[in-house]
Amino acid sequence: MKQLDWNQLDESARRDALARPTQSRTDDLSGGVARIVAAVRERGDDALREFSAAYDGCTLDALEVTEAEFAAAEAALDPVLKAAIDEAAARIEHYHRATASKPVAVETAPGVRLERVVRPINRVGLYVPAGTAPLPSTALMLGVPARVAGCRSVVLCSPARADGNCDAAVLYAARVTGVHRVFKIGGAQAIAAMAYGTDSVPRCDKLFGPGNAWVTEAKLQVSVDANGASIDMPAGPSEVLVIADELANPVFVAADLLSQAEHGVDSQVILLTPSKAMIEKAASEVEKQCAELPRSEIAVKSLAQSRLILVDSLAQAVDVSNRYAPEHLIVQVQDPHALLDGIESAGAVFLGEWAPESLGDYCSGSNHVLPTYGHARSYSGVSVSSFQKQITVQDVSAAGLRAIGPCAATLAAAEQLEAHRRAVTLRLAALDARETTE
Ligand code: HSO
Ligand code: ZN
Repeated sequence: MKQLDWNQLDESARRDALARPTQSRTDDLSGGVARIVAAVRERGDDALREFSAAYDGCTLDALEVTEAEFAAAEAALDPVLKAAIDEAAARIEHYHRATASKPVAVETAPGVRLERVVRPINRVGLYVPAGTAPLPSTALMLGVPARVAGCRSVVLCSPARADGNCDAAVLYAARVTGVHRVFKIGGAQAIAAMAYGTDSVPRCDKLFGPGNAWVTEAKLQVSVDANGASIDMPAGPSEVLVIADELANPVFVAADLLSQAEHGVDSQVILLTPSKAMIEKAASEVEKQCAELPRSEIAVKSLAQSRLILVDSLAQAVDVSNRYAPEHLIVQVQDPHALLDGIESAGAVFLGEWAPESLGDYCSGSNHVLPTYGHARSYSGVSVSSFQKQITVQDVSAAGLRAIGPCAATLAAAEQLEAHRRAVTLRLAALDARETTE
């Protein structure tokens, strides 16, 4: 891991220090994805079966997971894992219900009543990757808020293994959250199927979930097509930034850095600390713990683009973190709450030495589908609102129009939009006429 001293770096070196691994949107990738999307639009289920054979190595007859397959998956699952999925789902539901946006009604002037009503997005599509590791937790993180939001059609796609089955834990998690239909389809073809619909796969209005470069590119392509589907947020590789003081436990610090590094070779992990000793201790702990990990090969590659950065104070650490805008921010300092007010951009924050990111990844209740790649500067993680629309309702009485109509008429005149002005003044005149005849 690269070791740097923030205060010895000039502006361009600072930029390099916080640079993300480049995401190459090569012509090959976008052309390849465009061909897959076009094939699915033209040939529907036949194309999906061909891609499953080519990319997942399986011959599929029915694309949809059947009741019998759900039952077999549940029966095959370790009861301890089943219980953990149930337990996590309950806490995720608890938090998501508590944070769901509530209807609002206010009177902004006498007789002018505004309401914000919330409606579910009717048809949503969830993608659960199963590349180097299937992620049942992602099925929970997407399925639970979709159910809480009240979405009427919730479709989930996840790639099948070569034996033609989806991961049993993913299927069980999907069932626990009440997902309506599950399809054994992965990659860009799954995104195309949900965006445009096929004979088997229902068309969806909005697509959610992480994925590899192909999935990400497909989401981008369908989201810029007016006939496609909208998407949750722009995606990038996973990342964590840890702020640690000299009293932090380097064993915990290293474990947190590695928990993100093992996700993928392009994951990025950063440590900010005002303690030189912590940099030394964390570096040697990372090396030691990394060697013991089953996924050490992946972690080693991701660590190559990661950084241990010396700062002059915790306040500077917070500044640098805000500039980076990490997906996950772990604050392992004596008084983590004291730093919270200064934190402006992060997908999710973990306070103190007993809050590893893994808890948020799985079961504290918060969502793990979070903005990466600096998007935490302007995006939030997935929540119930991501699955809903908020509609404003204006309920205006005659007294209300009288109260605020002149304001609208003045503004319309200033914008030289005469029809706008008249829509107000004609009504005001009608009210005046009614009053004089009464
Ligand atoms: N850390 C990942 C989520 C995840 N971790 C799923 C384990 N399973 C999102 O950034
Ligand atoms: Zn994770």
